[in-house]
Amino acid sequence: MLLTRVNITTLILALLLFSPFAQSGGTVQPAVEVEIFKFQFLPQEITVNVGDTVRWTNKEKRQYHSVWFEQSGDPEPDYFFPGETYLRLFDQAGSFPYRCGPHPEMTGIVHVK
Ligand SMILES: [Cu+2]
Repeated sequence: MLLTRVNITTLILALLLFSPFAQSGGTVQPAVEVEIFKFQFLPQEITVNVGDTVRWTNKEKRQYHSVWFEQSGDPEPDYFFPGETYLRLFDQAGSFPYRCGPHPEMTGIVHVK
């Protein structure tokens, strides 16, 4: 029983060590960048590969926003302010529309293939 547990722990450690996160020194390198400026997601539509991370950067002067995958059933995330970023990993294929929490007219979509 104990041996089994040790083996599983070793396996998890090995997976962590050889994951892309560990290889890049703990820093996620986003595959795609989306800017938020003048109440728009730019580009509004992007296509990434399974396993890619997308980074949204708030480029406004003083307006906060959020990136909310409401239709995926996600809870509304925290707002982020000018100069701040929001990262999200896409680990399954599909098309994922999102919106800004406080500004429902701000929409975007991420296609994952
Ligand atoms: Cu907004």
